[in-house]
Amino acid sequence: MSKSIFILNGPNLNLLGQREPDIYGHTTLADIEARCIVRAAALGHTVDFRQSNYEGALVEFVHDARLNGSAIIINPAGYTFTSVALMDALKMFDGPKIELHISNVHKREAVYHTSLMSAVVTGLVVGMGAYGYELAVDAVANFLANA
Ligand code: CA2
Repeated sequence: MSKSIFILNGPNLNLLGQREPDIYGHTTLADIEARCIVRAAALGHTVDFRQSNYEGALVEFVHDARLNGSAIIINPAGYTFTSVALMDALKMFDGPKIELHISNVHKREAVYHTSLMSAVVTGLVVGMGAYGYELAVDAVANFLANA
């Protein structure tokens, strides 16, 4: 069976579109999933789109991607700044991996400035809103095409 692009989402992102629209917009995570499926299909890829509020579940999603994923796009949300376990798991994934944030974390409070993930990923998409997910799909498809 061919591998999918894993798109992983961390805590609270299940509530996207319901709070703080000035920062995160009105798009829901289901909307984003639908857009990523369409974008990936146009590029010849399938998507495995997941969200969890639990650190260990996100670690296990990354382990699953080691077997079944061609690439990882991850918005680790609050775990970006705290989770050595998630950083370690990402280190163990050999394909392209993108850290994604909907908002521009660098123009926000200092607590959002130091990511543990950035040093272990291939690249970052930051501050491009929900559209960033489609940009990240394009980016990993390009990496995979040139692998
Ligand atoms: O901008 C992003 O995508 C973030 O990863 C979102 C995280 C935040 O901790 C990161 O620094 C940046 C927070 C996600 C909170 O989820 C929400 C869900 C619904 C409405 C507002 C926020």
